[in-house]
Order: sequence, then C-alpha cells, then structure tokens
Amino acid sequence: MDKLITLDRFILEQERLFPHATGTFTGLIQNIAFAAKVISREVNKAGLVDILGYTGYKNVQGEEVQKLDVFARNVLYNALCHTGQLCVIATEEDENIVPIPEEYPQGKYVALFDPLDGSSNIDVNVSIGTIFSIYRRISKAGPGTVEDCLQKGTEQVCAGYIIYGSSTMLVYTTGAGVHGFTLDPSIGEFVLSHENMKIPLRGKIYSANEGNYKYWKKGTRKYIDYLKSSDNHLKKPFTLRYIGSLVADFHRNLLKGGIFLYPEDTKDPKKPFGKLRLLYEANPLAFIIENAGGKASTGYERILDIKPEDIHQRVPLIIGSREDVELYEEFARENVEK
Ligand code: AHM
Ligand code: MG
Repeated sequence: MDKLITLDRFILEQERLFPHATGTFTGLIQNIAFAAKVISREVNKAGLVDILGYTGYKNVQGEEVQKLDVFARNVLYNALCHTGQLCVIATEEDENIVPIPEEYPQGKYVALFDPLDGSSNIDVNVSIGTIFSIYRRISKAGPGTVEDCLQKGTEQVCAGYIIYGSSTMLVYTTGAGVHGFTLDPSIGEFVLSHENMKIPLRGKIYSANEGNYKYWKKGTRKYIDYLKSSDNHLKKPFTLRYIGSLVADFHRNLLKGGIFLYPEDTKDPKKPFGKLRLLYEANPLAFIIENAGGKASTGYERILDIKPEDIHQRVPLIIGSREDVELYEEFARENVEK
C-alpha cells in the first residue's frame, strides 16, 4: 500500500514544495484527470455503441450521440469551465477561443486541448489520446484573450497527455521531470507507474507517414533514405513504427527512443507546414520531450521558441531522441538551400 502513489498524492506532494502555492494548479490537474477518466470510459466502450444497436445519431434515451471527439471536448469544458481556475480555453475542435461563462469566476490559468487526437483511429480500435497545455494568463483581468493563448511554448507551466491504449495512462510535466500514471480501473485512480521518464539519447525507431515521401523536400527524403540504409550510424536500417496517432507514436518513442516526423510537404497547398498544430500538439509534446532529455524542432528551429500567430497554426514537427532530431536538422539544411 505504501508503494501506491496516486496522482492526487503526487501533485499534492509537489505543491508542498512551493510554500506560496494556492492549490489552484493542483485542482486544475485533478479536474483534467477527472475528465480523462470520463473520456477513457467512453473510449473503452466506443465499439459497444454499435453492438448495443444505437442507430444513427440517437442513443436509447433519444439523445444525440455525439462524436467521440466532440464528447471529449465537452467533458473537458464541463469539468473546467466553472472552477475559477481558468480564464479561457482553446481547443482543436473550436474555431475561436472558448470564454469562461460570465457567471463563473475568471481564473489565472489558460488551458489548451486537443481533446481526442488521432480520432480517425477510433473506428478501428487503435490507441488515441488527449493532449493538454497550461499557461498563466498574461492579460490582467476579466475574460481571457487570444493573446493569452498565443504564448510561446517556453511559457507553459504544465503539459501532458492521456493515452487511451491497452491501459489508460496520464503523462505530465511541470518542468520538473516527466511522470506517468496508469489508470487502475478497479479503484478509479491514476497510480504512479513511470517516475521521471527519460528518452534515450538516440533511438532505432522512426515514425513518419512515408506515404508522403514524394511530397517531402529533398533533405527530408535523404534523411529517411539514410535511416533505411545499412550505411547509417546503426549499420542497419532503422525500424519503422507508425500508428498514425500522435500520442501513441510519441509515447512509444518516449519510452524506447526514436524520432517522430511530420515534416512540411507539398501534398496540400493549404497546409504547407504539415498537419500538426502548434498549440494543441507540437508545443505540449515539445515541452514534455525537452523535460525528458529529448528535442523538438521544425527541422529549422526549436518548437518552443515559435511565437504563435494563430490559434490553429500548423508546424512541421520533428520530435524525439536528441541526437536523432539533431541529425535530421543537418539533413534539413538541404531543404532550404537554393
Ligand atoms: P487529428 O488531430 O485530426 O486527429 O490529426 C492528428 C493526427 C495525429 O494523431 C497523427 O500523428 C497524424 O494526424 C496522422 O496523420 P496522417 O494520417 O496524415 O499520417
Ligand atoms: Mg490532433
């Protein structure tokens, strides 16, 4: 029993290290964890909806059955909007920033979410995740603003994700180590299972949608060719692992080492910087990987140093083991050479 450290106990012990802490932040993480449990429950029974014969868009009570990503967004919003902890929310699901209703107090934190990342994988029972990122507000008072959401990733006070996999795990950092908690469904608690996670300096795995190869720039193509050759630094080809769920690909690489790439491509002229979003995907995972000893880059600059201009801004994302990302950056120089 002594060894059972719940997320609640862990964050409370962290809070005691800061004598001036008010408990607001601790409460915020607890509320996110609560939302994660509700989302996890629904994700786990996603397949049952069909078996139980829920037709079309109505459930047995005649209520609309929400898409799971919209459901996840609403669970997070409902768990957080009334708490007085936040002054604004922004999510991948919402076109504009989401204000805190006037009847509730405006808090000092800002929360950004990708409520259910990799949602195209839901129907095929593949791991998906929730990603979150927390900032202190920079506006003085009243409702939070777009500027509160457009802070550099270096300003994050906390980032984390929940992976709904063979078990549900919550991983987070406040800048003092990356810690992982596994949900024990029998007691409904996240229990510390991975303390102070560190990514190996160099890996043997690469993760990329190689179907985009022909749309990549020359340096990126050469890097992938290098990984697949027997003349690379491993003296044998890298292993390719691509789930197509960022949280799952990231989580595996965090534990085993390796590199995840979603570089810029010419596939869709409307998305010249790749697919992934700076605020909801790249920044939080970059904050986590740096705290685990890894690196995150566009190939040309540090993700966390980018000053966001739009809440739905997309960036190329190269993330993982430090030396693997640095090697990519060397190859990527050819992407910009005339
Ligand atoms: P989503 O936010 O619409 O779910 O898209 C993000 C997902 C990531 O989880 C994953 O890394 C990527 O899209 C996969 O994209 P692709 O199908 O182009 O390989
Ligand atoms: Mg996403």
